[in-house]
Amino acid sequence: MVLSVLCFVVLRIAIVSKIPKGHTLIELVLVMGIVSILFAVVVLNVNPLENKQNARDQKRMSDLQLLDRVVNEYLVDKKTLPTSLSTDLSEYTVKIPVDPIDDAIYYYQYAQNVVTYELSAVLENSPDISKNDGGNDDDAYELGNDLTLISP
Ligand SMILES: [Ca+2]
Ligand SMILES: [Ca+2]
Repeated sequence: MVLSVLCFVVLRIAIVSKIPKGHTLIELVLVMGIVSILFAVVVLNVNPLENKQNARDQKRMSDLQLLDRVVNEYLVDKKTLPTSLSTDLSEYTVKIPVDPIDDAIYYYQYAQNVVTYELSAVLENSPDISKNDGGNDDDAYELGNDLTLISP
């Protein structure tokens, strides 16, 4: 009887002592999973401001490439360049894009001189692209067939 009680007590202690270990292991796995998820979230959002600036810069470059295509198609069809971006260009694009910020610093510029033109946009976080586009403004992304029409 004593032996069975002793076995019961030992078994009970073993079960009780294993349950916390099991919980600890599960908790450890859960904590590691949560920490991994948090780490991934932190890594993805290391610098959300920089990510947003890069996204806006990508949109600016793609918008200017669209405008470049529109201006060239207009030139081919009409044998002249549009006088401004407010010219009716609905034949060539649904909507003329505007800068994602569109304020006194960040806006799209267009200049033309009969058959030469330049499109320009100030980028927020892509200095290498602005410097190496062949234009005369290291602080702006320039596109066109005469990149001296718009000067810094
Ligand atoms: Ca430039
Ligand atoms: Ca220029």
